[in-house]
Amino acid sequence: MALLPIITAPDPFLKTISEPVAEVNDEIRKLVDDMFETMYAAPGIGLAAIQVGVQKRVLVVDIVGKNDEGNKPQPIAIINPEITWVSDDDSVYEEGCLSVPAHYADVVRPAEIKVSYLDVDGNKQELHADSLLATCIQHEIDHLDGILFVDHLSALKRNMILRKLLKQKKQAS
Ligand code: GNR
Ligand code: NI
Repeated sequence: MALLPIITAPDPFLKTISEPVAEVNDEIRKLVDDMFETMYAAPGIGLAAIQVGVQKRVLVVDIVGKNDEGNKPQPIAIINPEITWVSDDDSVYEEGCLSVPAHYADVVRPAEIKVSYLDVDGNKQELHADSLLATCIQHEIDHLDGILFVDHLSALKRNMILRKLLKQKKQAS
């Protein structure tokens, strides 16, 4: 396993659209393992491949987490996801993103979703998700389409956050 560096905004790569996985093979399973390790270390509750520089429709989520005492981790690897249903009801969560470090904002999304996808064995699965899991999966699928949570905010809020991140990058380099 390996820890992978996480790309942060603003970076044009994060705005690109990821490619479907043609075959779930050992290369993909290694990517998934490395993404789980990177997500737990961050720590985060989700990670999309594009955030670690891989333009493939692969994401991992675990809203329980490895270090939550007494709770079993619930790792889910999702390949080539398709949202097949969304609820009429919305919910609001304060979202953060490993690619938008230290910024948080409320985002409105459908409260429940059904998503079909391939698991790490290449088998088709369907998942009905609600609450934080539904929000997290939608946040990750957005990444596969080049969308960040700040794209759901007003242009004013988005540009304020992106300008701050750019300034930090320039000061660090
Ligand atoms: O760790 C994360 N927390 C989070 C909180 C609310 C909604 C979405 C997320 S996902 C984020 C990790 C990340 O950036 N995944 O792409
Ligand atoms: Ni994110």
